Amino acid sequence: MKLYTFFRSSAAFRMRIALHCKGLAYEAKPVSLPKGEHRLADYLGVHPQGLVPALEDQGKIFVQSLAMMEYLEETHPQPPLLPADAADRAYVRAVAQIIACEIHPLNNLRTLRYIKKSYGLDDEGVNTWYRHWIAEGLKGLEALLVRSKQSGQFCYRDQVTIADCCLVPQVFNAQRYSCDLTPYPTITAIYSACMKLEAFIDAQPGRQPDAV
Ligand SMILES: N[C@@H](CCC(=O)N[C@@H](CS)C(=O)NCC(=O)O)C(=O)O
Repeated sequence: MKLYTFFRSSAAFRMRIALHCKGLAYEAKPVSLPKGEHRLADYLGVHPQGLVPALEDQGKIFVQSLAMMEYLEETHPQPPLLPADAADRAYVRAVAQIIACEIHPLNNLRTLRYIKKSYGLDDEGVNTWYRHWIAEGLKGLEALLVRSKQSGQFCYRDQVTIADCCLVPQVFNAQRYSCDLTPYPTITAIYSACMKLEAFIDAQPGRQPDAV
C-alpha cells in the first residue's frame, strides 16, 4: 500500500494510526501542503479534490479518510477498529463523523487561508476562529462521550476504534493552536491513553519521514 500523506495533516494522521493499528505496512508518499504539491496536476491525478490523504492498494486509489478506514476494516478485519454490535458501531461512527465532518472542515488549511485572505484577518484573528470551532466541537463531543456511557479508556470502552483514530489528531492539532482543553476531561483522558500505544506514537507527525 502507498499512503499519500503530509506529516501535519490530521486526516493523514488518522490513516497512519489505522494502518499501524492493523499492522499494515505502507510506503509513505509525502505531499507537501505548504509547497502546494497537493494542487499540482500530478497529485490531482491521484486525488481530484487535491487533499491528503489518499491510499493506493492493489492498483486502486482511495480517498476520504473515513471511507478508507472502513475499507481497511473490511479488507483487514483484524484487529477490528469497529465494535461487533450494530448500535455500538453507529456510536463509534458518530464520534468519528463529529470530528471528521464537522470540526475538521472548519479548521482545515484551505478554510483558514480563505478567511485570512478574504476578510483581512491577522494570525490572531485566524487563531480566534480556530479556537472557537474547536471549543464548539469539543464541547458537543465531550457531552456525547459522557452521555453515551460507552467511553472507557478509549472512545468505545477499552477497544481502539476509528473514533480514536479521529480524536487523537484533532486534539494534537488543537494543542498546536494552544486551545484550552481543560473543559474536556474525557477527551483529554482518551487522548492520553491512546498516546501510550505504539500505533499512535509511531503515527504522530514528528515521527514521519517528511517532518520538518
Ligand atoms: N474529509 C477529508 C479531509 C481531507 C483534508 O481536508 N485534508 C487536508 C489536510 S488535513 C488537506 O489536504 N488540506 C489541503 C488544503 O486545505 O489546501 C478526509 O477525511 O480525507
